[in-house]
Amino acid sequence: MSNATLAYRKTPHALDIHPVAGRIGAEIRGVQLGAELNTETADAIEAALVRHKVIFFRDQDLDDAGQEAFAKRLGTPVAHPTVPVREGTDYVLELDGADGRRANAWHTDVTFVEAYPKASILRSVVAAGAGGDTVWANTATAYGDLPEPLRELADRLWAVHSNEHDYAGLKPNADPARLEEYRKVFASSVYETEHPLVRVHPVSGERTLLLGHFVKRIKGLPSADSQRLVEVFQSYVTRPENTVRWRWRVGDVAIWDNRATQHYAIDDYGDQARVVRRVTLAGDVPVSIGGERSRTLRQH
Ligand SMILES: O=C(O)CCC(=O)C(=O)O
Ligand SMILES: [Fe+2]
Repeated sequence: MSNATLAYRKTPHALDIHPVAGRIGAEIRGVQLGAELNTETADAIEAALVRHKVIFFRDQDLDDAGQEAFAKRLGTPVAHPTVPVREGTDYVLELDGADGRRANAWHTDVTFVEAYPKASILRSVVAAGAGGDTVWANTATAYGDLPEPLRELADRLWAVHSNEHDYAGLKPNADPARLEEYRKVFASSVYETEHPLVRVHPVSGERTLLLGHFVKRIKGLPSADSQRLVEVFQSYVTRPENTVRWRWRVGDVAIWDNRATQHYAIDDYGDQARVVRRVTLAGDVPVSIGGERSRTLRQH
């Protein structure tokens, strides 16, 4: 067993952890996130992250620089491959609902690249008075829920993920011109990557279902079959029993293990203001049950 696996199994005794839902999500109290976080606490946070998949911290006092500095305590921050960072920052991606940046599709972040982020750190800057919650799903328990014939099928499948997508179809209420502008930036470089449907988690060894919004098709299947099959597997991911929902307050920070979750930002807040800022941490190339690595098909 690797040291990383052992660390994850150890109870992170230093932290005050309160599970939020039965299968995913925990609030951690009594920690102020920042550059000066000691190594023991940073390790305990990382262990809690792998175990609970998404962790929440209330009443944090981070600005952009503080969020970036804290991110460096947990890993190596990386900028989004196509969407420009917020001015004056190196890594901060702003999602402002007023710009149509409403991530109301189930996804894992940036799976259209090979070594997609291991974690994302999201901070609430402006919260809606009501609505605008985010939901996360546990893709390890989703895999575990699959009946054996489906599990055996999933174990053998690979899918092509791409950022070349029609976002407008998802957002009937958004201003079409603004959406088109965003889509152009988002897909200014097109990436296509082949991932196994089942990824072995590099720290916990858990098997996870790797799907979400960026899946274009399942390898070797006609597109209609591909779509239906993705829906079947995805239904195990998004079952309410498999999720946790977070009601944001300004100052909250959520960190998710992007190797073992999907998430969905609920677009029910109309024209209320809502702004979140994200920093992602570099991840490694997924490995299948058979030990095969994901591969880039195209990048231009
Ligand atoms: O707006 C949110 O709550 C989440 C947005 C999102 O998908 C992300 O930050 O990766
Ligand atoms: Fe996301």
